[in-house]
Amino acid sequence: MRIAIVGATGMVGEVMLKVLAERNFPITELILVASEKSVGKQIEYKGTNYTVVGLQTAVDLKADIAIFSAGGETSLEWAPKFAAAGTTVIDNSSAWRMDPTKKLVVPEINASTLTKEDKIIANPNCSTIQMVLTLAPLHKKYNIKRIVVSTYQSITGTGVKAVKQLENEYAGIKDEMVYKYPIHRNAIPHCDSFEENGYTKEEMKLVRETQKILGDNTIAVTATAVRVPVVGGHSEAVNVEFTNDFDVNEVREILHHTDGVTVQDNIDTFTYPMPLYAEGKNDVFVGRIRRDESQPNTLNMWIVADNLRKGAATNTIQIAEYLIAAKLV
Ligand code: 11C
Repeated sequence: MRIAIVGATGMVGEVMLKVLAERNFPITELILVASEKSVGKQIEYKGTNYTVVGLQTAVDLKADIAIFSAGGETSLEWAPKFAAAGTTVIDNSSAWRMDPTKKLVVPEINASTLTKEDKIIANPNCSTIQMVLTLAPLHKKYNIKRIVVSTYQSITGTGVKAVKQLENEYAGIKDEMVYKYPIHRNAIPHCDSFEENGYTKEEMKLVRETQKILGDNTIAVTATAVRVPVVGGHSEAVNVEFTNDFDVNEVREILHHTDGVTVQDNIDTFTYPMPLYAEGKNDVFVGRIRRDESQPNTLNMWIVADNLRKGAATNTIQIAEYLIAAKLV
């Protein structure tokens, strides 16, 4: 496969190369692409140095698959150009996710809907992916009515400038801040910008993307997204109300058999997911599975994943792997 990585010099791009190498992704030609200021830079992949090229050069090289992680504006402008050149684009930004003509894919849930005609495929937001991967099998069995989710999101979701801000704060260095407030010793209830309804975009992604991926607009979702001084991954307290009642042990059993999900749930041994231990792993971790005793048919869970892996790089690469296995590219 001839693969282009657009945004190769960014934080997700870096993880992308790590995951491609770990999974021994079948690459015959690797094209590393970035904005003009990074063109000419050398990046190592599996012991070989690659020179970063610009976007138009990459379009002309007509790769089989281009994986985009370069922000919404770049995707809006360039994904159609790659697609017109015959390249299948898998896009990590929010640019195409809610476009009704584009599929929003978590491979374990809905990759089977993809066809050769899908030339721009959207990768969901990180906080959505880890939640829906866990909820999809439970929705099938018990039918979700309503989800209340609160997130505790890693600074890596904001990017390298946020990691720098935290490091500067640790070191007492006063420098440009990416957040409005200090993030060290803080929790900021503000991820992405605000919409007119008073929710942030990040919160509304959890609403809209969940409904689209699960293919059910009747699922009610309400979210509060919070940035915390954590690096390894995003955590989520998820309260979910079903139409049908469940047995908590059966829920654990279902999740235990769900691809990409690892159950870490034993209060006797203080076993539950934490971002410190999810970092660098491709799975979504779930624990603190318990009945909400305040109302019927309702469950509480704690869901953690490395947002740069299953929340971004790993999910896109799994989509690419599916395209190859299903002979769609
Ligand atoms: C965050 N979820 O943690 C964001 C990062 O829509 O792809 C990814 C933003 C997106 O801030």
